[in-house]
Amino acid sequence: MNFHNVSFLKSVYKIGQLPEPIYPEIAFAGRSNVGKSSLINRLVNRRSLVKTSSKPGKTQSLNFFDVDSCLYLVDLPGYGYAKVSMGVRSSWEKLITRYLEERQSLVCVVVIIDIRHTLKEYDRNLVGWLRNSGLSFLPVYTKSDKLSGNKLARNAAELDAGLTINPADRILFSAKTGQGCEALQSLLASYEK
Ligand SMILES: Nc1nc2c(ncn2[C@@H]2O[C@H](COP(=O)(O)OP(=O)(O)OP(=O)(O)O)[C@@H](O)[C@H]2O)c(=O)[nH]1
Ligand SMILES: [Mg+2]
Repeated sequence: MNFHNVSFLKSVYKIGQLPEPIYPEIAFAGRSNVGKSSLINRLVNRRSLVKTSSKPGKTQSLNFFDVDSCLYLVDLPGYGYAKVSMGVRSSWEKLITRYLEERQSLVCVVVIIDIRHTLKEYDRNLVGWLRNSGLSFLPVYTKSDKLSGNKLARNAAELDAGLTINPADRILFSAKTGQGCEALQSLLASYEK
């Protein structure tokens, strides 16, 4: 698997629309606007396979991508986006929750956090829930290009402490420079059947 042959499969708005679970799936979760879709584009080396936006709330469905007919990548809508109506928000949240709880082929959740931000309740809840569920998860601190030197190291250490993880168990990433991309690719490739 080399992430060269990637195609969009489908957008899912309701649990009944999920594709047949024929490959292991990796889901990408995180707060709105954190850079989930940009990370996937960088990971598969395609500038605009996934639509991104400077405005939060761009991704509004579960979007499935086929990687080398070996794995599915699943781009999730961001959580904590205040500007959509409560009704829309709660229907996304229900969809994401059911997907995370019930999907048998889900093998890993990449939890994406903006390196400039402190941990938010949503991040803690998600990681807490993932730990309890026994599902494997991988924290990725993204937008690393936006900080430098001491500030970068300090923020990363604070996030590590907040999540109680070792630096070896997360990845520093930048969709802009490609930092961390190869490390992420090789970790995800290990989930191939
Ligand atoms: N400098 C820099 N900008 C980034 C990086 N990743 C994402 N961005 C920018 O952050 C904004 C949001 O990126 P998206 O990838 O659309 O974020 P998202 O998490 O998919 O957002 P939603 O779908 O709304 O939840 C865009 O303006 C991106 O260009 C990064 O690593 N470095
Ligand atoms: Mg998105």
